[in-house]
Amino acid sequence: MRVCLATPPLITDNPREPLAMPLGIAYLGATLERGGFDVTLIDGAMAGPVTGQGANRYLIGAAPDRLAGLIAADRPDLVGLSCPFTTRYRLFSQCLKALRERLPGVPVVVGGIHPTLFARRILEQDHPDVVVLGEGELTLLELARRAAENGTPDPEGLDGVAWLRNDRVVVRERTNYVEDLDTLPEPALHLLPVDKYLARSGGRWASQLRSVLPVLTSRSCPGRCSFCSVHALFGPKWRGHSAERVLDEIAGLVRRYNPSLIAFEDDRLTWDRERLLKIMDGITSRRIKVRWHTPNGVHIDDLDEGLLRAMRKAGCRSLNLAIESGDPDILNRVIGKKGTSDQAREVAFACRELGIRINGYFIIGMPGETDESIQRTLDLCLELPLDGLGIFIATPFPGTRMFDECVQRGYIDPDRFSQEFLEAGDPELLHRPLFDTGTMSRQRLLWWEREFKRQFIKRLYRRRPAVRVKAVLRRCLGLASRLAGR
Ligand code: B12
Ligand code: SF4
Repeated sequence: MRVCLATPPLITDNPREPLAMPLGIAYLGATLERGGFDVTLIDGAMAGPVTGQGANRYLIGAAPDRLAGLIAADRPDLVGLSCPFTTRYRLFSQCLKALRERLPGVPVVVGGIHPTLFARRILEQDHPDVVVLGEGELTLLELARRAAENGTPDPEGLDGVAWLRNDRVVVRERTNYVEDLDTLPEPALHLLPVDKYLARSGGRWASQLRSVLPVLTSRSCPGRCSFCSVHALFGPKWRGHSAERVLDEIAGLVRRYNPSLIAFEDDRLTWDRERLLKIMDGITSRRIKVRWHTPNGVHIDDLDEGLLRAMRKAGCRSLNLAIESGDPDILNRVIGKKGTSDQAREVAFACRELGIRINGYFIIGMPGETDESIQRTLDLCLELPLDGLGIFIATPFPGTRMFDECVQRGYIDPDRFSQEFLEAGDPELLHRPLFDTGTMSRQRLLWWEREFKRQFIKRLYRRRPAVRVKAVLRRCLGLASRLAGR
């Protein structure tokens, strides 16, 4: 039986948006392949050109109708459509509609964070056969087996599914997660055009020239930050692959594809110190020639000098530190994250000593944020020996504590906010503050964002004049090549 798994394309404001491999469908595909199914993976973002959509917007990949055509051309017996971000919902929905027209009799199962959060609405509006809630490997495998036996992916009796029974929505919340992650096969990267990703993957805190492949060594996180939605996907408990399995996976990727960088995409890579040390020591002792980085922020609270030293030795050249806020009340109470500014200082200076490049991630605009609390964050940011700055304006995504709090306080209308702002995936909106709080206006927040960038650059140039020279040279080279191209 043939199963085609696909993800929708995306809209961005960057025509050269780096593309990362879609690990979700790659894990699902590997599990189905091991179960004996014939699997095709189509990443909508990689399956078409970049098309201008006017006003600084670009569609990256195959438009929904074209994507549905590509899926139909594969002649699947079952389709699995992923919606891995709320911001891709609109394109996902259009693709599902086009699929129904092209493949009227073929069952469609959907999954990913957005269908998990909005199963009821998606069943009523978009009419998939089944919504799989959260971690999907074993559930999809069982649905595919049932479809192979009876022609339909009957979800009755399964955990983590939602469907329409006699026009009424039935939801069975997920209670079971894969306890031993090593029982899952490695993601089926071989079913994706790896070369194309290697050519287009740089840029997320890596040089544009880097070829990057992702590795996910663990799922979920014991933390409960108010802006985070990973628990809806992977449950309350952190689970990690064994160090041996991670080392085999990395060694295999290096041998087969020779990427210049591995990106650990974990939610909380550093939670189990002993396991991480084993991975680091293994990379060194097995002489795996690899450099790696952590595009998601690492938790300051988990790091110490011994661990950082082992990380450096094992190929870590840059870390993104999730510092979030210099205000203890915002950090510990509002966001709900452990840690202190002193710990951020210790870790940042230790990284500097060890020669690890560090980017600081900060978030501003949490409910209750004031000029004073943001000033404390800026002071901390300028004090640390950072090489790069990631300044983010807080966005309440559905399924997070922050979202519920913003609704309760009357800052946002839940339906309007999700449907008009987030589901459209408009890049303009995503980078803007979307609501006023009682203590901070949107305009003031934008001013602060600019102030962070301005002061950070000023400070960086003063501390490291070479960075300024390089920036000027890069600008001149860019201008020269543009002129030469005329
Ligand atoms: C890597 C990553 C990215 C990469 C994307 C890489 C890619 N090609 O997918 C980049 C940097 C581009 C990115 C961007 C953003 N991201 Co991001 N990202 C992640 C991260 C860290 C890992 C994703 C991943 O690979 N997961 C591992 C795989 C195995 O999980 P999965 O895809 O969810 O798939 C599983 C299940 O969902 C399910 N499933 C999925 N699809 C299907 C389909 C079927 C048929 C079935 C049955 C099951 C199923 O089964 C899979 C296996 O268990 C997640 C956090 C996380 N833990 O997932 C955040 C996360 C997905 N991102 C998030 C956010 C907010 C964003 C941004 C909106 C940030 C911003 N403000 O700009 C943008 C949106 C991008 C866009 N415009 O589309 C949120 C999502 C919230 C939401 N409601 O959308 C998450 C959950 C982070 C968080 N802490 O809350 N992101
Ligand atoms: S530490 Fe990271 S993964 Fe864990 S809850 Fe906070 S934001 Fe989410």
